[in-house]
Amino acid sequence: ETLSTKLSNAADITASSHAEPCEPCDSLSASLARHIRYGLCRDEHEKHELFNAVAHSVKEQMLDSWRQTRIKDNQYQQKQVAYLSLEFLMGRALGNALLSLDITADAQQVLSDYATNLEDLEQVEQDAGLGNGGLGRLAACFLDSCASLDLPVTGYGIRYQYGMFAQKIVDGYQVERPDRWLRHGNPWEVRIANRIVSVPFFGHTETYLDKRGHRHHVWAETQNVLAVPYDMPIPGFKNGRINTLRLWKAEANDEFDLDEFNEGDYAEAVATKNLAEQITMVLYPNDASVNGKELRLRQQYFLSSASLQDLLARYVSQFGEDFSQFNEHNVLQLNDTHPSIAVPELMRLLLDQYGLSWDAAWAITSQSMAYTNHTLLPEALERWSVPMMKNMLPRIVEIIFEINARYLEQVAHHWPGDIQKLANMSIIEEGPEQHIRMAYLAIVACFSVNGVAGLHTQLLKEGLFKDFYQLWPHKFNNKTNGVTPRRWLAYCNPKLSSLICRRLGDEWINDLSRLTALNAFTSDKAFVKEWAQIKFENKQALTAFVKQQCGVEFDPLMMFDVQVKRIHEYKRQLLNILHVIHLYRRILNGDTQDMVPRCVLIGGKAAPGYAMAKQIIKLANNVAHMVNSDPLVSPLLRMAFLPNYNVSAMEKICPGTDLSEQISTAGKEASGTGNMKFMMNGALTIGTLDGANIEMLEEVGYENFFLFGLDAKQVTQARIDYQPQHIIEHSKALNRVMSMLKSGHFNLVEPGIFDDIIASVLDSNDQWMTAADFDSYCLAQEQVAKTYLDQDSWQKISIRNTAASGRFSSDNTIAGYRDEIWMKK
Ligand code: T68
Repeated sequence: ETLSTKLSNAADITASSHAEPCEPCDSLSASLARHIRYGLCRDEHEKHELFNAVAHSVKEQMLDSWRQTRIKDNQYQQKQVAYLSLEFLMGRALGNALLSLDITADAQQVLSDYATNLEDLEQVEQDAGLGNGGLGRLAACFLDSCASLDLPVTGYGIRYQYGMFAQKIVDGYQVERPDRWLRHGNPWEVRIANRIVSVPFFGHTETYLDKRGHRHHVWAETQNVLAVPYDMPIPGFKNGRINTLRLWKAEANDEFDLDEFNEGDYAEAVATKNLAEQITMVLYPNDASVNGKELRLRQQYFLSSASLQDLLARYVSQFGEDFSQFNEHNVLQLNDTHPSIAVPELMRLLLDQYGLSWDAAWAITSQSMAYTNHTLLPEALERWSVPMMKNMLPRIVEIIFEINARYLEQVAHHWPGDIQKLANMSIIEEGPEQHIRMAYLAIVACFSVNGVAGLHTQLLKEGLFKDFYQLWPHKFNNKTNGVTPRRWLAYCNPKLSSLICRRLGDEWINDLSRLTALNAFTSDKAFVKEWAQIKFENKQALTAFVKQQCGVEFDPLMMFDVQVKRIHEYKRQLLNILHVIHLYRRILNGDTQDMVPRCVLIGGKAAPGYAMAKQIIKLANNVAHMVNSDPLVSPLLRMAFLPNYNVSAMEKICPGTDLSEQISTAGKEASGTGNMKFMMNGALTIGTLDGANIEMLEEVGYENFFLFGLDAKQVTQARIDYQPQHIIEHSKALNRVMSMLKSGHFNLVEPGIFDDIIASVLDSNDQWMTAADFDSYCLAQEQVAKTYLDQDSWQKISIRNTAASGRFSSDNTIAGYRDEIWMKK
């Protein structure tokens, strides 16, 4: 290999020349030999060093296609999509890359020469945990689907030095530890030094009139931070496309505080470098509430500005400064309001850097951006303090006020004389301190606003964004979430995947609707038997994992009942725990008729500042302890709390789950996506009429789903006169469960620690209506047990669930974004 081939293989995004033929790259085996010989620089190596060598070799297999993809996309034959997100919860990359490139067998073969096996090596890779939960994982599934559907989509995000914290459990309590995922380097990333941009902060604004009387705006005396792109390859499934995830790292500008350097204040000057680099230091770990910290806004602006500058530079290098074709060639999707400051930033760049008029700039901005909403919870809606923002981003605030003034004229026109409407719909919220309502800013500026499941979109239109829906009904649309079948079936469940391939061929991997053909096999005895056997083996593997992670002994002959997701009151892990207590009490009372032996697994992280969620974790651990330590109970009931739930854990959990818990208070879970992973892997669902559960139920039918609880309308109704005390008095089961909790049975040596939890169930203001759904939940659980006793019918229902999961492929979801938002004429 010559030096020049190497250089041309290096990721140079600016390459717009035609692809010249080059020699094929080394084989995987030769490449790995080279990396081990020349990359490690020593004779002994540790596991992670071998992993890095393998990952570098696999990346090398992608470089030519990556470059071809880039060259093709730079010709703008298709509209380019930028997916802006503060979170990309990628997990591990090795197994997924091998699957997409179709070289898994090859890699297994090559590794046998190094006395290791692929499966063990895969476990060495650190998860890229650059996200909190569903929102970040959705972005990751979308990238996989976009590449697999051959769409030119670039993900733009932040290269957090510390991702989602690692969770430990100490004495039953959550303890957070920093996630040092970059400790051994990241072999997948490529630093792109020639695409660095500079992002301004602070300073002040000035205006002046030019000779022709035109007003110009200058944002002066800013402190600039460098944004350095690190690219990660996103391989499409066996199609030769390699898309890019571009993650920005903040670095101090060399001119940063040059004066201090010159004045000899060397140490001071170096210290200010840290201030700049803080921006991309850590992911904020709140999944369902806002964090009003200034640093969070800095992250948002940093991502938005860097990504837009990158996009504009790329456009200008192809078309010059004629922006008349910009919308034909570009569209941006905003993953929630987190990057919605991109709206005024695009205005600023077009107005101040490229000299466009307001109308021209607004036409471009408002036709190029689309917004996805992920929650109805009011505590998660972003509002930024105007004084704080004025200090940090003075020019941006000016532009937002101008956008608001012009937009309110439209509102006034639509509702003449209605002052209250103006106040309600203003982007600026008045009060002792003014705030900017980021969701309103996004709706005003974007041509598309979508929810993430049918019910969620309907509730946006009827509730949260009702006024906007009246003003602009055409903007609103639904895109029900999905998950990638490559990672969440083909990769994570190789045994089931191989069975399906033997019967249906392998086209289902990128056309998941083909799984409906599995329905034909529910009466094929040999097939059903094999289906059951695979679930059993996956449960054995999960048993080993639970033993290793929690020290708790599960038994694969028992039913595996699983709830894994972020810990939040609305997701009602508490309801699940109360049911465990209910079963536990029944067993103690000898009331075990029709009871099915169960292992209950709960896992998930609590936001570090969310006290109630942390108490729920403690309760789960204490109940598990009591349940597991009674030898009379453990034949029928066992429970574990799994520490540090993450993407890699889910890859082991969903194939081995019998029953998936999706039990949020109706109207609160925007969609859910874990529910879909479980369904694909043949779990049955117990769930409420919430989020995408409703659509899952539609696909699989009532007979194959355990439905319970109030629906969203009933929840709203029941809230008006909610009396949990009354409900508890009338429910024998709940009464006993609450008494047991109150008696201190689960906290004998820690008095009082569950008082808040007990009070929350009894509170007539309980937002999550735990008591209201308890009896209905227990009844549905009895139905679950009854069904499980008849293994033949359980397995058939399991097959029907996988068969009906095709709609929830993110390929489907992305086809919707493509046809109805991105490429819509
Ligand atoms: C989730 N939201 C929804 N938010 O809760 C879930 N929030 O129903 C849905 O399926 C999923 O999005 C995908 O649409 C989140 O995960 C966050 O993680 C988050 C992060 C920061 C700030 C606010």
